[in-house]
Amino acid sequence: PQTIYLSEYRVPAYLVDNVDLRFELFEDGARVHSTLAIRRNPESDAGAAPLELDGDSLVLESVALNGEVLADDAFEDRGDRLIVNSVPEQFKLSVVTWIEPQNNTRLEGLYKSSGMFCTQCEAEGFRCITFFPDRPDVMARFRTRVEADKTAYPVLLSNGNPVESGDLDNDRHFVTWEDPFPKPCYLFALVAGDLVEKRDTFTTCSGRDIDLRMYVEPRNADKCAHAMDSLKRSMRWDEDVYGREYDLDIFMIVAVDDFNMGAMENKGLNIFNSSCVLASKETATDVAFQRIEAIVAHEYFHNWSGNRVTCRDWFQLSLKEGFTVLRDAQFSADMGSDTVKRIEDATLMRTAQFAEDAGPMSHPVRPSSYIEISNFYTLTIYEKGAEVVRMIRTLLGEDLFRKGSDLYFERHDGQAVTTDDFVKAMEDASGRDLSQFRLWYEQAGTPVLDVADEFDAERGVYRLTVRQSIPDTPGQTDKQPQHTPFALGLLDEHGKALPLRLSANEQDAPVERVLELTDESHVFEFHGLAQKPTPSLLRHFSAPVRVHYPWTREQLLFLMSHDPDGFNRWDAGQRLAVDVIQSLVGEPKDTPLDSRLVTAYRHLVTDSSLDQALVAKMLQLPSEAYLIELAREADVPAIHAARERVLKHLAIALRDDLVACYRRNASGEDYAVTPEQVARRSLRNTALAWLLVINDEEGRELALRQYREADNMTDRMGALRALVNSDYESDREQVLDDFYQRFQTDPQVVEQWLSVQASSPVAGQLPKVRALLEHEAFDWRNPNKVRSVIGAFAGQNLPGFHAVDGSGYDFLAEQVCRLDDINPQIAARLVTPLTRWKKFAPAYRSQMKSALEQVRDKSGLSKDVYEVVHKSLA
Ligand code: HT7
Ligand code: ZN
Repeated sequence: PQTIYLSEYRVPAYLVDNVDLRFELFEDGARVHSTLAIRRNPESDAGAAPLELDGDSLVLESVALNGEVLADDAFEDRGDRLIVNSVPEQFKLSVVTWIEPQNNTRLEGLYKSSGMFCTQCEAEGFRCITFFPDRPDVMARFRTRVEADKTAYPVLLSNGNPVESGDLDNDRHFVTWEDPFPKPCYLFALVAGDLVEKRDTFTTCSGRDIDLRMYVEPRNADKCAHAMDSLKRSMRWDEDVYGREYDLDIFMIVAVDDFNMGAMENKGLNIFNSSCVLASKETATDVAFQRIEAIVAHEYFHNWSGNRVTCRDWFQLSLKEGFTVLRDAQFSADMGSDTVKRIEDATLMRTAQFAEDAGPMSHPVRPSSYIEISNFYTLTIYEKGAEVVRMIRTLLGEDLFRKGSDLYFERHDGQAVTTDDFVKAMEDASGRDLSQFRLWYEQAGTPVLDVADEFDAERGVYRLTVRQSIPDTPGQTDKQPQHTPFALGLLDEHGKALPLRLSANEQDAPVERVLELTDESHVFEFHGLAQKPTPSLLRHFSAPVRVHYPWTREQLLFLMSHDPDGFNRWDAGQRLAVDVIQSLVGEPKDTPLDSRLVTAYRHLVTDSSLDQALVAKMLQLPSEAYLIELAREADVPAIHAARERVLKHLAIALRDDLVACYRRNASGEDYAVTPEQVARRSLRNTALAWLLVINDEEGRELALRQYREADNMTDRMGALRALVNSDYESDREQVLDDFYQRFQTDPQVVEQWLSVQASSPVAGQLPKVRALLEHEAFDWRNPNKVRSVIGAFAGQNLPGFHAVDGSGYDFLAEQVCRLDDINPQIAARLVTPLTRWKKFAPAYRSQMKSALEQVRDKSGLSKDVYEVVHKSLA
């Protein structure tokens, strides 16, 4: 397969001003009539070059230029390309293609899901619909006529506004849509189905009424309210915080069951994976409710950061994704708790993005090459990209950042631009020089900050030395230090925040500062201190870096209970737990455990005056995935055993406190997804899980009762998960059966049922997981089901996946090969756990590598899987 390089970017030779589409939808296929108004690009030096259009899996029926059907020798159909040799400066090209949506299992382009037609065009799906210059810097106005059987497909949707509709012969009908905003073809969408419509309205800041519509299958009609409310909150928030008003008169959301990712921001017609939009208290957990709110917001925010201002090429993907993730994170923080949201984001970064950045697919936020762009919808592009924009905000301050975003939107409205244009707008609006900061976009790898300190008692000066280094990554060595905001505070022995005087005579010094690191090494001196303080470093996770500092357990215990910064209180607790668990890895079972950990956790479980949302987070022990990420050569069974020991030790020591915590947090009120209720349910479910880890009989009874009496999925799933992970085998089987009987007709709940089993080291033994693949509920063509079983097993059931005999690895290799023929995008994502083989202890490493080799040797490997596997074995 061919590698695409950023350095080879050229402006398009031809531009498309207007696209006129007509879709004839049938059961055995679809005919697509396309007429493109094309002209030479005055900015291109290609002159009268042949016209080249992208295509994929298309049957070409005819080509006409300015209405004249072209003879066979006037064009060349190369399958992935249609070449028209001689074209005038300006012309209309009409192409008719035949496609088979009903056989499209890749879910790119036009396909069928649960009987409805729908599209997914990002990144390069439009070329599976018709021949087109499928690149984001070609922006055109689309007019789309959809024709289909009236009974089977009463709802016909596309981007923009409906301008015409009517009946046709043979019980068919049509609707024509016009989108007034020029857009790249990756934002094109079409939906045809038998769907119910839920309507609402939103009045914008300038007084315009926007028609809000959700389209779902009839059985899901009662699961739309949360997404609709989330949408309205998002629209208001984007006006208030970024000054962005919605531009069309209609905004539509459609739910589809078969979808490769979470959702898609098509102009005016967002398409969602059902699991990311449908919710009722009986079927969705608190986490799902929060995720839906965030995704609805994310897709809506793309209307400005992505659609009105789009990417010049796919190397710039983080321009829209990084910025939009930051925007949705700010929104979620404003809707709930800033600290909790920051903890969640930092956890994801440290656990999964740092691992990606240290693995074989490591790439910069703005990559410089790729084979398959779908492989670059990564945590680095999304999450690290968001951290990079967040750092700009931290460096500029909120007001200048807003000036910068206003300038960016105003300057580039209607354009396809680069990450550099974004940074330039921030520079121009603020007057700050971000030239060194740009390295964050260019260099891959997670920077390490090595921090050392000393106290000069005579001068009352505390000296902090910070050294920055960035590890080598594939294709990149000898990296330059990056401009990094480093937030910190200092505490005295009572936990009081000390003024941070950078010179002896500084007045009114702040108690928190953002230091700016630009050199390989910095020394900062803090004056006027009576005693050596305790440092609170990298507050709020002010940069996506690893901090190494020789914390003592005393310091961590102190910070855990005294740091005025909630994020760092949580961070100290995590570091302490990591330290205790790591000290037990590979040690005999009777190695004593630091009793101070129990004291600290007892305080969390018993003191109800603490912020309960923060406590709920602090009670989550560092995950196995995070412990693996921190290890040099991970021995998963040993890590699992050490973590279980700590968990059991805490549960035994705190047994009565856990029961009291459980009872104290019983909910008496109607279910609502408020921060208080979410924290309460989380605490209750943690207490339950811990009690069942130690086979506590009262815990078992509480779990069974909670399972039976729950009026919401958070409680029911909390009890189910605790029982599934317990040694109470017959209870486990009974509740799993009951759960399936209750919810078997609801695909989103069945996904949870599959995943709770496959991700459990207890219930997810390999034969059981194989049996799930044979279950009537499983469907190879549905990505959610595949993720719920295979993804959950390999990504969450780490003892199962890393079984010493290598059976987990072989299992994954086998399923990836099978999936590669059905859906290469999903196959390429699923193979990820194997690509981390170098991270593991030798016995595991070699077996993982040979499983990867099995995948490499499959015949007819897709370029998606090819790229991931070959880069991992290089
Ligand atoms: N921008 C959307 C990306 C997306 C996607 C990419 C590749 C293949 C399938 C896909 N579905 C959606 C989603 C987003 O970031 O908002
Ligand atoms: Zn996005």
